[in-house]
Amino acid sequence: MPSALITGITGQDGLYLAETLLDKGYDVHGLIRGQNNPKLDLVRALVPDVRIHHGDLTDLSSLIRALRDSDPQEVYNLGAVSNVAYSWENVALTTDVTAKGTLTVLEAIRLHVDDDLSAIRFYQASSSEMFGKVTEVPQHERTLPWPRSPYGVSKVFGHYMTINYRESYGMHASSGILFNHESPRRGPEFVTRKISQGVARIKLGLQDEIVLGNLDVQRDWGFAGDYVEAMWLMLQQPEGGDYVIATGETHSVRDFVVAAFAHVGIDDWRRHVRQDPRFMRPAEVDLVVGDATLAREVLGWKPTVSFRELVEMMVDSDLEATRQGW
Ligand code: NDP
Ligand code: GDR
Repeated sequence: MPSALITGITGQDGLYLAETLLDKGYDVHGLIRGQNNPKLDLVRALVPDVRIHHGDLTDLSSLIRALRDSDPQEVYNLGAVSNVAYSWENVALTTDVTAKGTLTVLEAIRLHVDDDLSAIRFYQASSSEMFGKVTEVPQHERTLPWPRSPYGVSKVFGHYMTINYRESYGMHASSGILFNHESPRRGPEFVTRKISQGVARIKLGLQDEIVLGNLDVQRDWGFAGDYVEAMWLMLQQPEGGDYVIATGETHSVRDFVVAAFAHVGIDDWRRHVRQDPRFMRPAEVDLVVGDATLAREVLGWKPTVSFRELVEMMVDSDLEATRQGW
């Protein structure tokens, strides 16, 4: 039975990836941080077969211990300070976890496997935020990065460290440049879930308005369940590589708002949406759209959920959760 270790198991992608790997017959291990992590119960409820290891991306010895105890053939580094707005307020923490944390995992693997670096295949969660102020449209694997946030800068560091370990040590290290992907498990601090939760509560008469920042920005939004399959496919290739994972379609935050309200039969969405500079960013990523041709040709990967289906899935899930009082 192949074995995999996932950092960031409590996050949206960690949970979907754990389910995907368990379905494929893997022995799945997850790294959990903190002495009393509130999401541990969620992991135990959703993926009870995952074996838990305690550790932190800023703590090298905890990572070496997790590697020793799980003895994985595949390591998926999904852990990060992943909220872009928060990264300006916590620059040093973001750098320690999202940038240096990636290097710490790579070093832990190097120390753990001694000189046989082919023993472990590594996946790094890179991001379309690396493209920031885009230098070309659409963005592909060789588009010049121009990050616009401490988070984006940290991801660029992790991305190039991953490439460097592949080139320096011949490590099977892959980097998935994933564009925004969402789901009913998305944290409510991200705009899509904030909208789907808000729309559900407005529909059920529990709230009047949603307060948002910039409605004009455009993102390439896909479904997280599709994207974790791409992570796994990358590690099944004969060699490590870098792949853009995206739908190739772009929509504005306003489009998401309109589609979410329309789905619950509210046409006059403007009555329920207020803009507040509090949610504007010091520097914005105005438009990202990915070209996933390489992933389609080499990995045989393509998205299965459309923008409208994604919006409806999230709103329906929040309507159900709100009705049940979850
Ligand atoms: P989440 O924010 O949902 O999950 C982040 C995970 O990182 C959580 O499990 C969190 O644990 C963990 N984490 C945070 N700090 C540490 C630390 N110091 N040590 C160990 N673990 C830590 O992110 P997603 O699931 O959405 O994303 C997964 C990865 O993919 C992230 O690296 C993200 O930056 C990247 N990414 C995401 C995209 C998206 O659209 N979702 C697109 C491109 C890249 P805890 O619960 O304890 O806080
Ligand atoms: P992003 O996602 O920054 O792209 O990072 P987020 O959903 O936070 O923002 C998307 C866009 O929406 C605008 N926006 C708002 N955003 C939030 N969070 N809250 C608001 O009220 C709001 N109003 C408007 C933002 O300005 C932004 O332009 C996500 C994360 O998952 C990263 O970890 C990942 O790498 C990238 O996606 C790809």
